[in-house]
Amino acid sequence: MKTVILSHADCDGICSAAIAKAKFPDADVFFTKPVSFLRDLQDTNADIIIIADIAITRKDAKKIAELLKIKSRTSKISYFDHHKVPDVISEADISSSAEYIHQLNVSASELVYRHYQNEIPRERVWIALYGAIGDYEDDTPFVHERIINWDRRALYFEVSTLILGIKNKQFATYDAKRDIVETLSLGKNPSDVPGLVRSAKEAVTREFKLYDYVKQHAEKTGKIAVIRNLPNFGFRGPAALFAATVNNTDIGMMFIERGDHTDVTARKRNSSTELNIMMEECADAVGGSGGGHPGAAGARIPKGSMDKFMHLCNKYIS
Ligand SMILES: [Mn+2]
Repeated sequence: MKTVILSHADCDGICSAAIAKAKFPDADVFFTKPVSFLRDLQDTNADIIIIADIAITRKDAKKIAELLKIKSRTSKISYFDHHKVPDVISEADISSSAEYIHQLNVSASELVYRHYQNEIPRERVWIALYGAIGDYEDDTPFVHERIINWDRRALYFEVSTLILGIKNKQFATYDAKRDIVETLSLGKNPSDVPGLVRSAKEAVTREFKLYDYVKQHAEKTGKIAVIRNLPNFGFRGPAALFAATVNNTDIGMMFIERGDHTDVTARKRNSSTELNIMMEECADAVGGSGGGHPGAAGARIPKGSMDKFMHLCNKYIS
């Protein structure tokens, strides 16, 4: 049975793929992302297709639902996801063609593990915990119940190795990430991947330097802290968070101008604001698009719309 795993290339996606590969060791692993998911799914032909941690964009939602219907005639499809379903389709549009395991506020890794846990070694739960921590989705009953079985300090070392290690160029390629998936699926740990611990150390050093930079350059716009055009693109999330930390605001954002648009990354320290909804609505209002998770979100807005966008975000939170 030809099996293909399509997953996201971040920590949660890598862990989701590794758990699925523990169940299907011969599966081929491919990485994709929301903007290219429709095309990548079109190109995927297999008896079993496992999709994990890929959000459905509003723009492609109807086409994806349609494509899943066609694919389901020749493939058994399992789709694990924890992103909001866009309002132009319903859960049933997906679950009528695929085994759709969808839940908000838990990691995709947790969903994949819970689904296959009786068919894979018990220790693979470590990978689910890494994925959950990687996506800031570790405050769930499942994670609380399972983490007490293990030395959590060792798990934190491993998950930090993975999250930070893949921030460097050396592990940025899909091939390098496939190797990590393979290693984890076999029951080894991130620190067993040659070079990953060193790579994590380099990344964490840069992260502390980044903090110094943000401390000097972040500013407040209304109730939101902002850092613009960082010299290094690699740490958008931490940069947005540090901007909030040094300005003592609840929400921080990072802006990068690129050609005709500006990319925005948002993080929060402590706020009930659902950043994904704020980004979606405010970006939409200036002719862009946005989304993500309640605690970690992003947007792409047209060049020159930043002031209006910031104004709308400030209005949204107050
Ligand atoms: Mn995820």
